Amino acid sequence: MIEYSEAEQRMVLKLVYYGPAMSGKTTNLLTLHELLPRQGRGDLMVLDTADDRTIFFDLLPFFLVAPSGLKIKLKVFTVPGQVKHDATRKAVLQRADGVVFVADSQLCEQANNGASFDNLEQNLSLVGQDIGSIPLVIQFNKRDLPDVISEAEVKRIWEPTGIPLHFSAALKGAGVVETFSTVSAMVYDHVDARFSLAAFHGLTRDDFLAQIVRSSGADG
Ligand SMILES: Nc1nc2c(ncn2[C@@H]2O[C@H](COP(=O)(O)OP(=O)(O)OP(=O)(O)O)[C@@H](O)[C@H]2O)c(=O)[nH]1
Ligand SMILES: [Mg+2]
Repeated sequence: MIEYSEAEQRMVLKLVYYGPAMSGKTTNLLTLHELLPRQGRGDLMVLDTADDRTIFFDLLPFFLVAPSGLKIKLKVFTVPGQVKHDATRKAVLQRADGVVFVADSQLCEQANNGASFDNLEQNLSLVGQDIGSIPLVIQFNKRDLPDVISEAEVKRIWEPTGIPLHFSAALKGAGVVETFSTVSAMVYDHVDARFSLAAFHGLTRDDFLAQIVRSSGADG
């Protein structure tokens, strides 16, 4: 739910990394923070417990300016994946403009992925959003580990949904910037359809992506 103030020429967008516990959501943000140049982004705020598990959320903000003068802040959040933190997940998901679902590729985690995806669908509907219309990307993470679900099997299951898929090893930096770029492009298209970013503000999708990803040479 895009926050927009015409008087202040300001827009705030919200992206949420969702998924089961330990799938690598926080690691995606740490990797983005490490790989993307400092210009254009803010500081990373990570709220962990002692054992590295998110208890509330992590936040990495990005800042853009359109040729019209419109200032855009893109706030990238992670939710806590542990089942018991459902109320927090729902709160973080409020007013999201885009979602990355980070699945754990390990075979033993597939039931948790399914339960977490159902939880995403349910929580989106509880905050008044529809999983079929919000910009959404699925990332199968931890491809570097043994005993992972095959790419062919992931594609067989998920390609019919039409949701873009990425494969990653976030801890090693692979696939993280690509996932972020895909969802950011989808969020851009969503915002452009409503606020004419290109026509009124002179901000094309390529400019938008260039400002946040800054042609860092991508990862992987
Ligand atoms: N081998 C491997 N380990 C990973 C990868 N991504 C994350 N990890 C590890 O998995 C563990 C959990 O990662 P986090 O990023 O904290 O997971 P999370 O999804 O934020 O977990 P919660 O905050 O509890 O929901 C950490 O030990 C990470 O180093 C990966 O691509 N490969
Ligand atoms: Mg986390």
